[in-house]
Amino acid sequence: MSRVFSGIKPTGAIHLGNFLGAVQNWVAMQDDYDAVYCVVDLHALTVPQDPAELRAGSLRLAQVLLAAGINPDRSTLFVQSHVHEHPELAWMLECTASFGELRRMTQFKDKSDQAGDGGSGFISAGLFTYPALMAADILLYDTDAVPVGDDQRQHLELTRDVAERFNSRYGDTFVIPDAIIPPAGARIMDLQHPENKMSKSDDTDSGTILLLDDLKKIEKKIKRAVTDNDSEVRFDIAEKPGVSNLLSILGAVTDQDPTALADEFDQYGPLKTATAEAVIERLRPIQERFFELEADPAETQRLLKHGADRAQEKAAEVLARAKQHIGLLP
Ligand code: ATP
Ligand code: LTN
Repeated sequence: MSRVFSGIKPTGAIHLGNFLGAVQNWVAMQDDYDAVYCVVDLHALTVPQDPAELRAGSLRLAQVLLAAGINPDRSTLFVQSHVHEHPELAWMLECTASFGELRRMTQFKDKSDQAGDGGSGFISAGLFTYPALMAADILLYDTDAVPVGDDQRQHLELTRDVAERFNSRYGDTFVIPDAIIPPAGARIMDLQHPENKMSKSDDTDSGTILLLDDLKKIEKKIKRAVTDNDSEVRFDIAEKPGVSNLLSILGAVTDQDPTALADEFDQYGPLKTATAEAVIERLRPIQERFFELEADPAETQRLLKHGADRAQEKAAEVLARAKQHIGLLP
């Protein structure tokens, strides 16, 4: 069985975009792959975090993933900082990646620009070396494929380049992973500003559906989503971003093609009602399961410990191979 690996940061509240763009696919992939999923808490440290919030956020995100259908008997679910092989391999990869390569990463450029103008002005060294840790996450599991959003394409390319360089310098060590990028249109947009992606870090609360939002609130947010002044229901992202976003959401939730769905509606009202109902029915059982898990944090911690033990077995083997090949004394 091929192996997939993916990671998600425990910062901010998880929203419908994360769920439909990533988590839902992770759940589906469990059937066809040996899947390894990671709450990447070390990656969250590239910007200062409130310690209590970070700890609570990591547990909560793990519970959301479990509630969404990640099956800990079938897949490996763990927290990055529980497996010390990640930062250990990251150092070797920092020494394999070049300064120039890391400097070219657009995520680093964007985030360091944001910190510069109007932000705190503080840019951590970790923000710069972030992709080496991400490469370590992936390479430690002999990963074949990495499902990620389009924004992570460049980090995946770097992972492949660094793995190939390591292999050619020190001998065959790492499996070279492929990215699995969802098709365009798999991007869920903000309900109030459909030209922007739905985002944790966004200021418009009314444009973002949080997975744990009260169901009534979700209905209100969808009913108030911006559309446009004519009334034709058509899937056309450029001309009709708001309407197309509702069709994308309904399509992703019900596993139907948004263009075909458009034919079923001739007014915006019924489209909004159908979308709200479908989202609520999809999220209701996930929320119920989440609240059960939330009531028993010790059980989640036990599952995460089990996941970390399983992950570490594999990670230790690959790390030992890398240490041997690079010349560290056993
Ligand atoms: P944000 O920009 O909201 O902070 P993020 O991309 O930083 O979100 P991550 O934890 O880094 O959040 O990403 C988790 C996964 O969710 C990634 O695979 C990302 O591509 C996906 N994702 C995030 N936002 C959306 C969206 N609006 N539509 C589809 N997928 C999304
Ligand atoms: N950088 C990713 C999160 C991430 C990841 C990974 C994704 C960290 N390590 C390994 C896939 C594989 C992000 O910002 N979405």
